[in-house]
Amino acid sequence: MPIQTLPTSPFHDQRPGTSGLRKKVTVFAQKHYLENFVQALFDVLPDASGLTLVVGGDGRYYNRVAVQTILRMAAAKGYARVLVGQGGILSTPAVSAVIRAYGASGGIVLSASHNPGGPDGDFGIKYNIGNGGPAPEKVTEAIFARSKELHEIRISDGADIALDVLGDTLLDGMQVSVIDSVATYAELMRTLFDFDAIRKLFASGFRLRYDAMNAVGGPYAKAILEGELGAPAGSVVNAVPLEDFGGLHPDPNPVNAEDLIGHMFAPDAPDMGAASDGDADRNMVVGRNFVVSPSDSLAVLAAHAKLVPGYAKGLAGVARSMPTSTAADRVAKSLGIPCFETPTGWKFFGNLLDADKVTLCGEESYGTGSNHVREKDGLWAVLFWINLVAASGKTVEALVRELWTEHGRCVYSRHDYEAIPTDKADTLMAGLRASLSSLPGTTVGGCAIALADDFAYTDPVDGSVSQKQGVRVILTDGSRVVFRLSGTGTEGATLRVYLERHEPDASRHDMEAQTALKPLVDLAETLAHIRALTGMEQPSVMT
Ligand code: VG1
Ligand code: CO
Repeated sequence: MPIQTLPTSPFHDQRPGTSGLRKKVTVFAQKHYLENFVQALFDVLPDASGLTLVVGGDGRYYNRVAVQTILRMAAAKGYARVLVGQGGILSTPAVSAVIRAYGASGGIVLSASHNPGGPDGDFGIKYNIGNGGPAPEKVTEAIFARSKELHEIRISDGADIALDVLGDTLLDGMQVSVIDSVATYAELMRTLFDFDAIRKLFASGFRLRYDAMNAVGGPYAKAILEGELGAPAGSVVNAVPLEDFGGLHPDPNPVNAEDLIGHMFAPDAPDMGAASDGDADRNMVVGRNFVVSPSDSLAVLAAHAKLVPGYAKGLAGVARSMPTSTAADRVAKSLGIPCFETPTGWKFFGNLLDADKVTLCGEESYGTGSNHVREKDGLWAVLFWINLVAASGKTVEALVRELWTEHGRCVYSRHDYEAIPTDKADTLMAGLRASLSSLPGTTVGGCAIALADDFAYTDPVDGSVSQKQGVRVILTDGSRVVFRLSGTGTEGATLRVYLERHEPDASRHDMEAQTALKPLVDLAETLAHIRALTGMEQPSVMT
C-alpha cells in the first residue's frame, strides 16, 4: 500500500504560540514530532478532496526535510494539489499571496521567523487558512487538543519530490506543483505601487541598502528592487537564504541589524536602509542617520497612503497591536477613520481585514501590512516607503519629522528580558496581575496612574474573546507601560516591557528615547520587581 498508517504516541508540548509552533530543531527532529503536529492539523481540517494546499518555508535548516514529509502526509490526507515554492522556499507574505491568488484552502508556513536557525537553532510550523492569514485561536487550540491524543499518522511512502525543478509531479494521485517562489508575489506588488515612479527615483540616483539578513527576503528583494525597479546591483545585501542565516540573527532591529545601522550612519550613507527578518514578514526602515520606529512607520504609511496607487481611495481604518504606540491612533483620528487595538500577533487582524474594517495594520515588533495579503509583509512596507519618497519628494527623516510636528512624538521603546526561568516569569506576571485593582488613582514614584488592567479583546467581527493579553498601566497623561510574556521564544521565558510617552513639545523631539522614558522604566521596576525576580540588572535587548 502506498499510503501507510503508522502507530505513534502523542506529544503534549505542541501548544501554539503567538505565531504557530516554534521549537528547537532538536525537538522537531524527534521521531514523528513534525508528523504529530501535521496529523493533528489534518485531523482537525475537513475532507481535502478537490482542495489545494500551499507549502513553503524560509529555507532554514530542516525546511527541505519538513516539506517532503508534509507532501507525503498531504497525499495521504487526499489533497488534490499542493503548491510548493521552488526549493521549498516561500516567504510568509508570499504563502499568503499564493493561497489567495490560487484560491487554495490553506497553507503551511515553515518558519521560526526572527528566531536563529541552524542545527542548534529553531524551527517552526504554522497553518494559514483560506483568507491567507494565520489560523484563528479556535483552530490553533483544536490542533493543540488533537496533538495530545492522536495515536496514528497517515503518510505516503512515495519518493522525494525534486523541489528545485519547476513543474508538476504526481504523488499518490496528488498533483505537486513546484512554483516560482517570487512570481505571484511580484505580480501583486505591481498592482499596488507606482513602479514607474520608483524606477525614475532609482534612475535619478536614489540609493538604497536592503539587508535581507541571509534569509528568505533576499530572492524577493533582488528580483523586484534590482531586477525590476532598477536599483543598482548590490543594493540588496545578504541576499542568499542560508540554512543558518550565516550566523546572523534575522530579526531586523537596530541591535541585530547592526551592520545596516553602521552603513546608514556613515558619512556616505545611502538615502534609505531597510532589512527584513527570517521569513520576510518584518521590516525595518532607516533613513540617513535616522532610525524609524515601527510604530511611527505605520503612522506615516497611514498618513500618506493616498499617494500610493493601491491605497489611492483612502483607508477604511487602521489597526495596531495593543503594545504598539498610539501614533497610528492620532493619524487615524485626523483622517476621520477608526483605529482598532488588538492583541499581539497577526492572527487578530484577519477578521478586521476580511470585513474591510481596516486597510493597514502594524505592530511595534517591526511588522506592517495591509489588506493585500493576510500576513505582515516586509518588502511591501519597504516598497511603500520608497513609493512615498518618490511621490512626495521628501526624505525618510522628513516624513517622520512631519508626523511628529503634526501629532507630537510617541517616544517608544521595548525592553526584553530573555531566557528567564519560566517560574520566575510567571511569578512576576502573577504579582503584577494581583496588584492591578489597587493601582488606578494612585501615584507611584511621581507617576499618576489612571488605568491598570489585563488587556482583553473582543473581536468586533465574530465576537470571540481573548483574555490575558498583557498587563497595561496607563498614566493620566496617556503614557503607558505594558508587560507581557513572549509567545515565540524557545528558551525559558522572555519578558517584554513596552514603554510609551507622548511628547508634544517639538524642542524635545530629539531627546534620547531611553532618557525620555526613564521615569517609566523606574515605574516598571517598582511595579514588577524585575531585577529582584529575574536577577537581571539590564534588559537583554532594548529596541
Ligand atoms: C513576537 C512579536 C509579535 C509578532 C510575533 C510574530 O511575538 O512581539 O508582535 O507578531 O513575534 O512575528 P512575541 O509573542 O514573542 O512577543 V514573526 O515575524 O516572529 O512571525
Ligand atoms: Co517573521
